[in-house]
Amino acid sequence: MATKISLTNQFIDLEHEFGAHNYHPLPVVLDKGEGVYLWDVDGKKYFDFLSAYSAVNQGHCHPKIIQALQDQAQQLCLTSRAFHNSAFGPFAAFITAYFGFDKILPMNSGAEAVETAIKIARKWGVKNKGISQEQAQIVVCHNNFHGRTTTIISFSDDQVAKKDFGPYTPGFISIPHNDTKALEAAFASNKNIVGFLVEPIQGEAGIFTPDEAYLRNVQQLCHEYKVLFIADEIQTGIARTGSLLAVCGDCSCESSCLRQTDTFAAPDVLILGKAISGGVYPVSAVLANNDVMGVIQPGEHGSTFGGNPIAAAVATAALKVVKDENLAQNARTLGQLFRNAINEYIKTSSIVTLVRGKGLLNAIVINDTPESDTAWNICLALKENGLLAKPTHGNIIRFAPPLVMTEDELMACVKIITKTLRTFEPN
Ligand code: IF1
Repeated sequence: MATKISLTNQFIDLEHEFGAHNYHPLPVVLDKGEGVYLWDVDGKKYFDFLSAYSAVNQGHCHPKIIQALQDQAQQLCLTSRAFHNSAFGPFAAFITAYFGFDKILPMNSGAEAVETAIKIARKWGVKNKGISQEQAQIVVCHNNFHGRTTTIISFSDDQVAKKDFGPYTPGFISIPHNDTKALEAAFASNKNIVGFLVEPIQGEAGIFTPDEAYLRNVQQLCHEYKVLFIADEIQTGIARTGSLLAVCGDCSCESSCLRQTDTFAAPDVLILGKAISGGVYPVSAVLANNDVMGVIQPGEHGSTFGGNPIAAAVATAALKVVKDENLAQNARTLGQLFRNAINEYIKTSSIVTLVRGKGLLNAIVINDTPESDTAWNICLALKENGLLAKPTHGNIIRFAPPLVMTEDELMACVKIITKTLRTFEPN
């Protein structure tokens, strides 16, 4: 009898031999996706509980987004911005109205959009505060994650992401997240601060949600000290945390009420990526009003692919899905059910210490050291049981399913998760 050679191992071997070793993936090779489901090359079906790090909020291969991709791909793909194209203008009008800003600067990856925001803030400081370009400072938070370019890793505390990649870009001051006193102290002691760059909920750090008033206090302080409030909503935005943006606070409507509510902590610069395309295409964006975006003049910034017709068509369709399918409200409702269910489990658990998060961006903390392989082994067992999630920082497991999940599907997932965790409990 011929031995059945595992397709999984063949693909993993190819990747290992010919791909740079910059990742340590779970040993599963995915081949197909639809909605909240993924299938591996051997045909095994899984619930996706990562959503490509919150890029696939609208679910895998959403038919409306794929239709937009196909239609545009057959018509026009790329012109560069050397010429106008018939997709970018309508998209720019659509997305600025959607989020309540005057202007968009389109890019491709999240890190590029963060770089763009940094450049805008620095030049804004030169033009509006008379700060010399050698002196401009941007305040960031401890344990931030904003991407992997040389400038962005320069203000990271993550030694793995940073070590041996110097020399680093200067001009950043790091303070604790969720600490308005530290922010005010930084602003008061330094006249050269142009911006405060912050994740409204820290993702990579392990899903840390700040105090309720934090973001509004940040907005107030930035206003008082004439510093740009720059919100990186690449991971938290697009309904993930139960509102259209995490800076919306308690408002769970998907409509464009952004600038009219009391709970909204309006950023001066909003950075989006990941799910603005539903994970279908790399699209990122920086949004700001004219007084800020106006500092960028022709030739000063750009990208070959930024604002290309496919990106424009795909992102428009993906953002429409968020509203049409009430994804913010669904994330809010399901997130609460999820945390309730996990908290119920924790009552009798010694392997899980806590669950935290907002909307469908959640994490559980495993009762073991960050150096242990317990969380990794739990993720391997979850995979065997048909659910895909990934550990972060050794002993934390992030749970972020697509937002198109139904309540029944979520409850089926909770069953898989609790059943799996139970096998790791000491008897
Ligand atoms: C990887 C985490 C998520 C981000 C925020 C900018 C970017 C990201 C708040 C850059 C990207 C990703 C990148 C991914 C792992 C990942 C991640 F684990 F690091 F924290 F999402 F959970 N700002 N986050 O979260 O966007 O350039 O990647 O498009 O493999 O590095 P990008």
